[in-house]
Amino acid sequence: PVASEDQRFCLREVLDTFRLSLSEKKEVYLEHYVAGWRGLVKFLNSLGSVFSFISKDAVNKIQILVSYLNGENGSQYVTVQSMVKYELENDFVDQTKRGSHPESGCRTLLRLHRALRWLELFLERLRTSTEDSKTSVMCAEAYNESLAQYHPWVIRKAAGMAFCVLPGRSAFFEVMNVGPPEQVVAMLGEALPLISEVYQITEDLYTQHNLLNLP
Ligand code: 1PX
Repeated sequence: PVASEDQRFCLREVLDTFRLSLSEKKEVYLEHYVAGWRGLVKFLNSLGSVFSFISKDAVNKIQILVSYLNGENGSQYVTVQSMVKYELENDFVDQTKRGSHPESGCRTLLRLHRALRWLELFLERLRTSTEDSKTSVMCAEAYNESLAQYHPWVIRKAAGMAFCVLPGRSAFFEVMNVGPPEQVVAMLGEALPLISEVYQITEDLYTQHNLLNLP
């Protein structure tokens, strides 16, 4: 299986990128954060084209952040902390309504950050699920508790329809490419604290700078 390994989604890879995204000083490296999302998008794409309206939006946001990272001021974007500082100090963030900076790094990352909360809730449900649990229900519950509040009706509707065609729990676990269910559960137990920590650090930073409602 060595040859196919890098094309297939593997939860372990995603776990590693989120681990790498935490610096010793508990800052979040944007490069690895974005790589984590790339891995998740890969997973989503392997579930079929029904999900492409979701992965397209995620890819678009990933690309915006990557273009800052690779741009002439890339050194300001090494961590989420430095990005926030740089964009705020230079007035590059539309604070209350969309204006001349509709694609700031801060507002773009906020969308992914909100989706990370969905992921945390969904993975926790998966981890504690039983054989007869439905992925579609777990996914919808996690969504309704998090991202849904930021989405207009049409998006909520479309998302709800996509959830319905999610593969069942055992097929879903297989796509995760970790091994037997016990191993998936163990890996989720390892992944969740990391994802939670990355989420919480970003949440605290955004709270501190009053950035949680950026347009
Ligand atoms: C091991 C399991 C891993 C599962 C991985 C699945 C990865 C999912 C990646 C979802 C990324 C979603 C980003 C959404 C960002 C967002 O909220 N964008 C909206 C606002 O952006 P704007 O620029 O207009 O302010 C935008 O309107 C979004 C449109 C697309 C629809 C988003 C629906 C999100 C549903 C999330 C659940 C994904 C279901 C995956 C099932 C496994």
